Amino acid sequence: IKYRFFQKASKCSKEFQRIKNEHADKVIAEVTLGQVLTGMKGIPLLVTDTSKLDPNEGIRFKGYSIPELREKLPKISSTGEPLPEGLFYLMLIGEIPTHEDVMNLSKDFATRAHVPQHVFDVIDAMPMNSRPMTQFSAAILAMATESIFQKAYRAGVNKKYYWDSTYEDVMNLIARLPRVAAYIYRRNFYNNEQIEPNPRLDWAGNLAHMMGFDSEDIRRLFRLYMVIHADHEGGNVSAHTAHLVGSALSNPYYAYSAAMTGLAGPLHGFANQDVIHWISQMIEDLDTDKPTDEQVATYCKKTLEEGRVIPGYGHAVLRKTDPRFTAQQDFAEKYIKDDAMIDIVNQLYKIVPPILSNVGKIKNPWPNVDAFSGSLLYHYGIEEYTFYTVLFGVSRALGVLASFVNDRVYGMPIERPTSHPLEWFRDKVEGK
Ligand code: FAM
Repeated sequence: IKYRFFQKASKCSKEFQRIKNEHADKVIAEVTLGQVLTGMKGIPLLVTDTSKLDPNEGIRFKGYSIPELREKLPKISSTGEPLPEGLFYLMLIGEIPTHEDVMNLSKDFATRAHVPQHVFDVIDAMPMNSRPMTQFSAAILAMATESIFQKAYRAGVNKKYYWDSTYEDVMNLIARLPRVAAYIYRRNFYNNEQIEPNPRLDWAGNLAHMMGFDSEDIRRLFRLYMVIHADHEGGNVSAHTAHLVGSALSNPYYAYSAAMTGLAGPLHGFANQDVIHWISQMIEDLDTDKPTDEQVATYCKKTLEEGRVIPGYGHAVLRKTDPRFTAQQDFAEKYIKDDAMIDIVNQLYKIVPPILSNVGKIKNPWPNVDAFSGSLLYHYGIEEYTFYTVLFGVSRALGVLASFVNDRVYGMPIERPTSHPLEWFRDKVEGK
């Protein structure tokens, strides 16, 4: 796989240099003050090849939609879900892998999955009331001792080979994340009774196994979960953070640890926990897990009146229902019967968008990935929703770190946008 990546990378690197040399002074977009003051949305600032987000259609990974991935990527069984290793291969190499490619990648990850003891010691040193995401980010940072890029850089490696040691770090880090995540889960919720990895299992199946869940049903959910959360183009907070930190030639462990502190934000990856917390609160307040539509609508309006967001709804780019929501809804229809929480999630899908549309200022009233994800985990017995964002973080590494290697191939320079005091912007638009 590394050789195939090298072949692809050489071509990409030449194309990057050609375009940069021939067209560097060409204007490609106009920027309004509104874009600068509302989160730089819509400004084409980042080169990210792994995926592209269309506001109406949703995410495409190297041109493939989620339904197409679920059909084309290799699976363990024909009725199952695609293996996330296959999506990583597609994002890294740019081709749909064969079943053998995916099995080889799965084995490669299994051989790289050893986590040094000091990483577990760092997790064990964290207070039990520290959030799983705090423990996860700290553990990733603690693994920076293993960085091959950092050692190569200190040894004076030629910059045209930065991608090579970065590739090794990225493969090792992705391979190690399930073990770290499962360790945190078992420490926080099962008295630190740890479960050894099963190297015969695939990457996602092994994560479920080490967390203490061995049914084929759960492994199938974890494969879908790890695929649909793997990337969401380059400008979301977690992907953008890793890219920015990497531009200073920080190693992948530093960059991904920083990315996880962004993913932990309530407006980003933390929302998947908030959704279950909010629904559980609703069930408790209404004293029923079968609320009427009227009760749900009233509860939503109360949330908004209290100046809080309805978690799992809205998006900075999407303007339609998130296809990652639809894929989970399809999964639930296929495999899950009679689940009160999932019934409420489907009820919210009917009730929330008209309410959010009526607010007026909300650009996207439709559900995003987080509106469904927690209810599926909860159904299969993973009820500790304060852990959910860690699972999001394990998956997001596939896309973010594939892009990270590409950045080194392109020789991306350190990022340094210009900043100005507010008066400068005011004078610019008021013609002073
Ligand atoms: N509930 C209540 N208010 C909402 C809302 C929601 N679901 N979504 C947007 N708004 C508000 C938003 O807070 C803003 O209000 P102010 O002007 O008072 O600040 C206004 O509507 C305009 O926001 P927008 O332009 O429509 O959305 P943004 O691009 O500013 O924000 C989100 C996008 C995702 C941060 C926002 O929709 C939100 O807070 N959603 C709830 C939290 C959530 O589900 N986040 C997960 C996003 C997911 F894709 C992910 O990253 N995992």
